[in-house]
Amino acid sequence: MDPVLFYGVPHGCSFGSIVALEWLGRPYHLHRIDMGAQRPGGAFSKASPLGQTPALLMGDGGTLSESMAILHHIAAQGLDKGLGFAQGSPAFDRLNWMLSYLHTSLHSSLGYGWSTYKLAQDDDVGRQWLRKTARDSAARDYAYLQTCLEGREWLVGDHRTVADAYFIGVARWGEDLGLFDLAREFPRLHAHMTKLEADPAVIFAHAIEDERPATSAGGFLGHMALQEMEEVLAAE
Ligand SMILES: N[C@@H](CCC(=O)N[C@@H](CS)C(=O)NCC(=O)O)C(=O)O
Repeated sequence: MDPVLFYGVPHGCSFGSIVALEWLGRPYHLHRIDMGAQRPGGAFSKASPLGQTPALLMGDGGTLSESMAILHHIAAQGLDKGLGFAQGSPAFDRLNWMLSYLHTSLHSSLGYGWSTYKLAQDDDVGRQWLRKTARDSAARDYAYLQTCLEGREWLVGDHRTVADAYFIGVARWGEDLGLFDLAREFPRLHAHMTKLEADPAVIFAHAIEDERPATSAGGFLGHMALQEMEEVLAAE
């Protein structure tokens, strides 16, 4: 069976894994998880014991959760396409460093903003505190990332990598949450986002999230139901 990526809506950080799969160009399926609803069991709970997205069900029935692990897995298959670099090389270290920063800093900072949706409706104090913490913390991260982009076309190396894929899925949150005007506050960072937004894989990932007709570069084989995954794996 070809791999299945469980992606989350709305606004999932799994967006980056969809973009990376498109750039890889190998056959894959998707399965949509509504993060506002109860999680399904079956292959999803096997792939994602914590109920989070992204999660990957691999062709042999093996599973992988965590964006960092999934993106490195995709990058390792796409070395010829420049999605990643050979482990042990300085370029790999830079990729790993950038992915780690994006995950442990930017994702975490903006995560405070998403946590407001878990509060009681009348918890205005909590909401204000979380939004201020998200803004203060993410402002530092956006500023730092902007310096990382100084004199560079891409976050790592001289071509797009899985770091750019993950970046575009998470960097958008500042505006999704209504916390930033990125074009005004971080113009160089915003220019990088604008360049990525024009990429066919990013356009595809938006269309998938929004349930609009989506044009794949070729790898996407469609959405696969949970039952079908079990049946295919059992028959193999
Ligand atoms: N450490 C995980 C975190 C993934 C994560 O935060 N996923 C969010 C969506 S962006 C999610 O599934 N949230 C729902 C939940 O935690 O129940 C990773 O990097 O893959």
